[in-house]
Amino acid sequence: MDHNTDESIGTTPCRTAIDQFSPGAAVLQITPFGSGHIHDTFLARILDRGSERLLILQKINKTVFQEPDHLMDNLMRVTSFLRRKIAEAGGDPERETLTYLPAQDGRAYFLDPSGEYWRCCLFIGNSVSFDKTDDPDVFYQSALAFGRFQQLLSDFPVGSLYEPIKGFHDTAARLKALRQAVGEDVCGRASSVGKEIDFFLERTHLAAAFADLSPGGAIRLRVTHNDTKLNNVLFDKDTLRAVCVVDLDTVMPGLAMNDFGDAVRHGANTAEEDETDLGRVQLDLDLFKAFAEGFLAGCGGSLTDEEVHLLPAGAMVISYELGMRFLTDHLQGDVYFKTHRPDHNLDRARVQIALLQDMERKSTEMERVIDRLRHVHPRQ
Ligand code: ADP
Ligand code: GN1
Ligand code: MG
Repeated sequence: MDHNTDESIGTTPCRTAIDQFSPGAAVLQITPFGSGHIHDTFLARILDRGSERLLILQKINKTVFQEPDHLMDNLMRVTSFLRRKIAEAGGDPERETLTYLPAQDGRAYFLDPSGEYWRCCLFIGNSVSFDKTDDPDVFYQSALAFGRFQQLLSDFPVGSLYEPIKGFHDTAARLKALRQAVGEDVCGRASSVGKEIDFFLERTHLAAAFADLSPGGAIRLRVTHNDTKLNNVLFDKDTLRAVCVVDLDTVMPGLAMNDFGDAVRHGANTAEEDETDLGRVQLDLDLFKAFAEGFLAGCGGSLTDEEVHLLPAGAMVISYELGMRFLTDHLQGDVYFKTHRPDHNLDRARVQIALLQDMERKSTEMERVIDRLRHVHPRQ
């Protein structure tokens, strides 16, 4: 599939797109950037009225985001809301949230002649993102940023957001999709992954874990990020403090436990998300604790007792859910996540399985950590 390869795109369409967002500027260089699994991301160095600027240009993955105008509507409203909050708090809105540039027709995206959607935002300078860290302080910083993100959006009108991907964290629907992919078996791969399929079918209680909670009193429907991977936070290169939460495509009504769980299943895993030596996959309890401390502090005491209590379950549910998503994509022929080698999605699914098994062994310890951390305040 076109969207599935890094090399499938030359720079000519990028140059056409850049001209929309920065008319008349000279493009000095365009290079692929970052290691996200969804969009084609580029760093563009341009010369605009005598000064050099850096921009992030993205070709939107329209297989994943089928209504780019709704997606961009969400993003523009969320970022302008955040900009106001950040300014009120004395921060720097151009550094602490994303600033999207309008295209020549005033829209937040450019639809090119071949039907591709592009968007462009300011590059946040002197920043770095990490695909992995074993430093609890760095992980703590990311947690603080994701918790604060949720807190800053706590009075955003939650019902006004589009759902850019329907049922994104509907774990029961993800289970159903896996079952369907097994049944259809379009690539003839199901018989070779019977063990992995069974693993998920034996744990259907996890698909139901949050499904029956009716958001209201103890569990709130919040504006959440929903894709809280470590590399979706930018850090200041000098201080290693988190400066900005990026990748806002999945910001929509959601549960605090999912934001917590997604970050933990990614960042507190001792191995890479696509590790092939499964012996290396474990939940690191020190990293878990660091994230929990940062997240609770970032949320500023706004989580209810019930939500706090369910945070460890969030980690397990999201590992289960993402494992099924990777396995489903493997069965469907790798049509969703970018892959860089054969069986890449299968390797990723196996990592989530190994991680979830370790979480099952460590669930009491996770609960104990959370219990001790209730009512923490930000570190100075
Ligand atoms: P994907 O959805 O494919 O993960 P992202 O929006 O997360 O795409 O972008 C990919 C990577 O590019 C991010 O992980 C981050 O490292 C980097 N990035 C994105 N936006 C910016 C920005 N405005 N400034 C600096 N780096 C950025
Ligand atoms: C994708 O876009 P990126 O790479 O930050 C995915 C997440 C997965 C993650 C797994 C929109 O995140 O849901 O958890 O890959 N994003 C989308 O690495 O599906
Ligand atoms: Mg990303």
